[in-house]
Amino acid sequence: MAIYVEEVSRTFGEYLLIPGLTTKQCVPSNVSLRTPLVKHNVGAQSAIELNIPFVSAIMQSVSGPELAIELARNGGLSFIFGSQPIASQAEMVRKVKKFKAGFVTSDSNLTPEHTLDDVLRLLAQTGHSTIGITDDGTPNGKLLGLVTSRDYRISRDARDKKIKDFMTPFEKLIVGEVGLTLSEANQIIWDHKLNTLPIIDKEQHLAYFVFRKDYDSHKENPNEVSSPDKKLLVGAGINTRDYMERVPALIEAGVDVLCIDSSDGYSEWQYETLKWIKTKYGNKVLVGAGNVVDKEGFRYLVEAGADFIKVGIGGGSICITREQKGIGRGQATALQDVAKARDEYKAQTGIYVPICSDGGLVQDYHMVLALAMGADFLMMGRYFARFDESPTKKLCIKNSYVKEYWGEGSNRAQNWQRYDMGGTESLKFEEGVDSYVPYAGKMKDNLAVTLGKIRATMCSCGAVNIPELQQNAKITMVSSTSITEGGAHDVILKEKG
Ligand code: RVP
Repeated sequence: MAIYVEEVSRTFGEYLLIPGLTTKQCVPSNVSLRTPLVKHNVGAQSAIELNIPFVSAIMQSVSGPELAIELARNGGLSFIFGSQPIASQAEMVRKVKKFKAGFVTSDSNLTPEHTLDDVLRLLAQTGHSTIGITDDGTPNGKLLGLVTSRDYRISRDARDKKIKDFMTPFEKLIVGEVGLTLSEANQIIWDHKLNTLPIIDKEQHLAYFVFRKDYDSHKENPNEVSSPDKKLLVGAGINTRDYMERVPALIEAGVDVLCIDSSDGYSEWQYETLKWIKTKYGNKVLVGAGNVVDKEGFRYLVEAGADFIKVGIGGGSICITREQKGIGRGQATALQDVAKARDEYKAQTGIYVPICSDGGLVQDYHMVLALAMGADFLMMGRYFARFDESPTKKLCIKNSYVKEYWGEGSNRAQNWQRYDMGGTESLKFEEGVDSYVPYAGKMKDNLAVTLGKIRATMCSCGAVNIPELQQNAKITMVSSTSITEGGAHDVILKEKG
């Protein structure tokens, strides 16, 4: 006879936190959101810790290099999506690892043989008025000069005038050499009253620009997470098919942590993948696994060597797995069950395996509930897809700005490996949708609000860090009537001006 799990599958919206005593020390500025990412002995430090408990979903419409850079600069981590060729995923990882605050790879480049007309066309395309003039017109070619709006007069100069006849030539430029720190570069900018400082290598190849206007924005990231070599942290998604080629390429690109990406991770495919990675690299390569929704799934993947476990099936905003396959579990119930398994494993072995709650976090308070229920960090797709930094198009639809957001199980993503049950190389049916999400602006501004709310809720619960929240949170289930009571009710809302 089938096993019936007596407990109802529940999700975050069915719970609330009951406030605990808020002491005078328990103020938002004292709250630490630092959290471990990978397994470690109890009492020891995790090899990777995040300063905010957020990671971005392993999705084409979410985790590209731009979002990864911004999230790491704000204390979290992205997993660059794996549903792309190995070389392009490795290139994205490299891009994040190469990032140096304030050192920008030039995106506007021409050769001396180009014309003023080409300059104007490029300006219209990029909106950037500083153009690097290199021997081959590439961002890292030999630097021969610079063109800015001060080098030409649109009203007087002929459009076919060659760049070599009006650029500021290399001999007249003040440049810095690779290896300069940002503050040294800024000092040169300041001393010579420059707007742009090109940074070159020993062969005079252009490496970066440092811009005067960026100066202030680079002092604002106290939460930044980086590896010991001061490079930003970045993760990457892998699958259970091409891992023997993908993993070495990602390691070569400098990836800090991997995650096997699957909608249902309780499989021998994941077991084999983990065993292969751990046998070949030991603990030098860190790899999470999932997704699972119960104790058995947790235990199975941990015993195969997983460094963290991702929890959640079917709760994602774009996910229709539950409708299509009838598998899944309410996210809150799944998380509670896996958190119990994690605690049992810790008691038995002295090893702490962090767990990640993945998908279905809609309200900011759901994030606190997930942490209180035992999640060490949270994976989100919809939340990050709304920001400027996500890789998708911003569109105006019915007078509102939106961004595109599609599931990895949708036809658009063609990520059959994520849904692979050992069949042929194609999607048999869709498990995700193609959608829009309301555009929300810059990640940094949104994080400030969300994290502010999380800290405030934690203070209400009398907790100044995540372990305290997990130990002391008092959680109650709510009836559907009290959920209605939780929003504005029985009033006529004024239109927002
Ligand atoms: P959400 O944050 O609710 O948008 O959920 C994101 C999560 O949804 C991902 O991290 C992943 O686990 C899951 N996902 C991604 N694509 C699909 C799908 O097409 N079904 N689901």
